[in-house]
Amino acid sequence: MYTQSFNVQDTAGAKPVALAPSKEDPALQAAFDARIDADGRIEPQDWMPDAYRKTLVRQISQHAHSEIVGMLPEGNWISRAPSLKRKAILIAKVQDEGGHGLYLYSAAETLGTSRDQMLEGLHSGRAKYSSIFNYPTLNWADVGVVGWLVDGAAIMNQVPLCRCSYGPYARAMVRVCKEESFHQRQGYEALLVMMTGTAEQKAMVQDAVNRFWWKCLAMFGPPDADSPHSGQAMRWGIKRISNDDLRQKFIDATVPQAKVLGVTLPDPDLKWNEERQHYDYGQIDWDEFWSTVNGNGPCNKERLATRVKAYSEGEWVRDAAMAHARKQQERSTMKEAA
Ligand code: FAQ
Repeated sequence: MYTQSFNVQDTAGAKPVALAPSKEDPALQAAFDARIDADGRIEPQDWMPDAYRKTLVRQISQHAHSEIVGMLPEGNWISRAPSLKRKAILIAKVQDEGGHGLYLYSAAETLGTSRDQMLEGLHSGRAKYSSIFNYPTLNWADVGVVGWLVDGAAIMNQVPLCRCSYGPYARAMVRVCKEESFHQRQGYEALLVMMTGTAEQKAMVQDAVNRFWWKCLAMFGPPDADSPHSGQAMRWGIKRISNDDLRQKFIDATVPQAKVLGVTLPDPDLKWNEERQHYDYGQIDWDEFWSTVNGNGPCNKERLATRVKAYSEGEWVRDAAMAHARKQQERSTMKEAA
């Protein structure tokens, strides 16, 4: 449903952005620029400018943290899922998100940043993760809406990343997108079932949509004009489609789904524009977005505290795994020597 992003041209006008002036070796820089201009892939062993490496580490670590913090709002509902089937689906989904975090931390490690460094950034509150996970999941309909809208927005954003110029990130995204597709569908299906239920169940779905809609639109990041990283990231082929264009594509894809579901999207300005061939939409509250990104959303403190607690309580597991690996290594060294 969202793979249409694969066919979208890179945002017009992105290439003319000048490459950042480089203080690096001119021959290496020229070879890198030529590969980027030819839409080639950069691999870990290849030379790359420091700023390209830093941009990737920043984005991939933000993305990895989003996956593992994103386990928390839904994880809260595993013990309260309404049936065995829904519980099994939710456990699988939350586990997948943990797996996505692992692929992404591994992709960032190929750039020379260790997982410990990244987790230290998260736990100290310096590193960012997606704004959307700082809002509460108040009832079962929220779990369906997270699947439908949050995973839907994530897929829209991540499908173009499968064509990212950095090989390990692009390859990780292929598998992530396949799994996110299942996540989106299970959420939408759970809501379709609720919408055939009682008036109370239908009202729960509408209430969840009302609370999540605008926050999901903000997930795509600030408007292009206020996005400090977009120009350079697109010039390097890291981002392929701009924040605003992805947001628009998400809205255009979601409005018909809302109609089938029978819910109203909470935006009086949402109207089809025949001339633009897109839906017009209202104003996103960017002050609220930045306040949440900067640590003052409804659940920021709770999310961070839960992650830090999980990390410290898992120390014995990491120690045991390391001790086991050491023993295995010693045994194989002894075997080789014998
Ligand atoms: N939340 O110049 P830009 C998921 C920050 S995964 C928080 O536009 P950029 C799966 C941005 O980091 C969801 N911060 O930046 C799931 C930058 O700050 P910095 C996550 C945000 O990087 C589903 C500053 O604003 N997906 O949902 C946000 O070019 C269900 C300026 O912004 C990804 O991370 C935000 N929403 O574009 C899991 C995808 N937006 O670093 C569980 C990969 C912007 O200067 C359950 N990431 N910021 O301090 C990206 O595509 C990009 O990083 C963007 C931002 C598009 C998010």
